[in-house]
Amino acid sequence: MRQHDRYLTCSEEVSRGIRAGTPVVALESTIISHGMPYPRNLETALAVEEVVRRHGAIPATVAIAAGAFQVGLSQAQLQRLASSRDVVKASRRDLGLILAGGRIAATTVATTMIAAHRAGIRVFATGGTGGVHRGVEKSLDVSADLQELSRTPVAVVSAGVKSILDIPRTLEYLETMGVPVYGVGTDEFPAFYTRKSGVSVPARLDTAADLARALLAAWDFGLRAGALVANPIPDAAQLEHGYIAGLIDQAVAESERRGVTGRELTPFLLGRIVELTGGQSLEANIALVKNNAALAADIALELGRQSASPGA
Ligand code: PSU
Ligand code: MN
Repeated sequence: MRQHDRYLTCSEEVSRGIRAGTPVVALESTIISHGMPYPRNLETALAVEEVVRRHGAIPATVAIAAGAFQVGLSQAQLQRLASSRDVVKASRRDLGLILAGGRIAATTVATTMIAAHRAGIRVFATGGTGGVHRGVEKSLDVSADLQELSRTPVAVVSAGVKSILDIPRTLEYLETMGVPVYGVGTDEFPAFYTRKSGVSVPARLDTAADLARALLAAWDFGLRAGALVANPIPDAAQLEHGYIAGLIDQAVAESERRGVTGRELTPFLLGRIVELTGGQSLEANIALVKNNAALAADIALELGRQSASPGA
């Protein structure tokens, strides 16, 4: 694992963990800066790190500051990401500009994967990834997260994708790009706030050990893709399907009316959904991120075990 280079700095805790061979789980920061309101975003970021630690792995939240990826953030850095309005959302295409300057930037799923891979981290937990937007035939809006999943060998644990996106087309795109999608204990691709989407998962795996085996075999063979591990929201935290679907439709219609596009679109929709649900969606979001962090830690431990004893 690489702990430092000109463009990447690991925190003391992450460096120590890597040296000791402790499994590490990467966490993204756009969910903090653009995905949840302050101060719940900060509380959640800290709580999610705790979940990873409790499950025996080291959390490595990723952002960019002072011209380098920071892998493992201090409380002060998390506070800054959570509360400043001038944090930019950095996707792959933004990296040159941000690494050349000194600005603080939050990493998306795509750029967190890039940093994790460079640091030698194989598992990453988040809430939801980007995908193919509804109305793609007009906008051509496909999140760079999907391309990244096809080219960077990191497993991303998410609760599926929200229906702010076109779920069947997101899965078609992933198939085209050769990205494995594993439903965890489910035959149906989860839709973030709900366990069901009406769309089948291409493959179902029920345990962290099985997931680790499939991941390692693909990487050992030489495939460069990551994987989307789709872990349904815990039953007790689910929102009622009809209720959330109606509010998402409303948020999407508003974004169209206002002409919101490009990198602003996803944060706009996430923010509107929190407002329209009076914060109910936020509680569901927090529950599913913690659930994903726990599974990601279990997978990281299994990857460590199985790499130590090939064929296990
Ligand atoms: N979906 C969510 N919560 C999020 C995001 C997506 O439910 O916080 C964030 C992630 O950082 C993801 C990014 O990588 O939005 C995707 O943005 P875009 O659609 O602009 O690619
Ligand atoms: Mn987009």
